[in-house]
Amino acid sequence: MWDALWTDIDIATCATADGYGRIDDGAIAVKDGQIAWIGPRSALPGPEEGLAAVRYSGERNWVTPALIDCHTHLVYGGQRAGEFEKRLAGASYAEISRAGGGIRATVAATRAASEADLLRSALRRLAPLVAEGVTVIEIKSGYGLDLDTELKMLRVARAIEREAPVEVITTFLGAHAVPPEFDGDADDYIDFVCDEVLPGAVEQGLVDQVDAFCETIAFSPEQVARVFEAARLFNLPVKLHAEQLSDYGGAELAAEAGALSADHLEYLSPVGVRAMARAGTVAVLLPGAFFTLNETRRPPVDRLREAGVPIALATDSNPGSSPVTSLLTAMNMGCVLFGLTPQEALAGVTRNAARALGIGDRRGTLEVGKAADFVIWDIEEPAELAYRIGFNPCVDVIRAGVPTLVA
Ligand code: DI6
Ligand code: FE
Repeated sequence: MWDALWTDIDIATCATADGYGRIDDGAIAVKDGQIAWIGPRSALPGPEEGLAAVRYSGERNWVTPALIDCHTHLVYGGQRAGEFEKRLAGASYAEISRAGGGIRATVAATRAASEADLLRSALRRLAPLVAEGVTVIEIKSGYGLDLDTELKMLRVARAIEREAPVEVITTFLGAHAVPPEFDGDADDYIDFVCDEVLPGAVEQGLVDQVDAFCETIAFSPEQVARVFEAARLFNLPVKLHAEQLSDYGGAELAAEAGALSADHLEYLSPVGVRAMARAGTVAVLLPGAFFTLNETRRPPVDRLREAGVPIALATDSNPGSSPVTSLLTAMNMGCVLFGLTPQEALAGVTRNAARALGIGDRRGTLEVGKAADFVIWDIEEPAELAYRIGFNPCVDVIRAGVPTLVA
């Protein structure tokens, strides 16, 4: 006997590499928080009355896997609307960063903020994502850049998992920018990150994976390699902000380190694409940052496709380059700005987002044995998810087999 059974649904399982993995007039059975059975309703093994303790009708709506936002900087203090105004008046993101604004401005605000305030503001930004069916979110540190504040950010990220209906994957991003107290000493700062901050955060159980910002305004490939080596000593998976503003060889470095993902990738070279394909490194595209910074150079989507590199999409939610808190909007931007198909956009926030977080074995597709996290959408076809802007057709989110919005 199953715990629950859903019928009267069309399903996009996202379980196939191409296509939605469509099941028309399907059924999903749940047992102990996992999918116990999925298929066409007509193939259910017996009369429906006797199959499950509770039966739900999806009322002819669509079901997809719950969404996964695999790249965010959701926890931070303050906001940067003033920089938005400066960019509108002609300043570039890199210029603002070199003049001491940018990430450093948020570092000052995050150091000054209380843990309770950081939690409160992050939960407010999380709410619209949860309402869109996000049940897993990755959250990075990187606005502390000292031991206390990096730990504070990561504790807040962990607290979010207790306060909201999401699984949180934490990412240590100590190598995000050089803090003012290490001005001109990026190498010393990297020593500090590797010898003190990362070990301190790991000791407190706050780190699931490690990231860095590989860019001319941030850290060189050599410096990133040292961070990756420190991560390896703790057996932590790595990922990288790479090729966002220039071709710096970051994606190759990440692929050679066996990174789960390389993220941004507007300036990714053909060599980088091949390295990622060989390593199975996921390309995480972040169209919210491309849009916000009014960039013109698009990531090489055709090459990634041809090489078979899995493509994920995320909000990159952060106060500077991507003040975005809608994954559905990121899907729309992925299609309109980067040329993804709506089917690729959906795979990018489910199946491939799970891979980018190393949790593809238990999440991201609707298959027997995986988490019973799925969304019920009031849509006529799955492409609608990427098509609208500013409209949320989610009618219910099922988490571990339990409806969370409509009981
Ligand atoms: N790339 C990004 O898009 C964010 N961090 C990064 O390395 C932006 C961070 C910020 O501007 O606050
Ligand atoms: Fe980012």
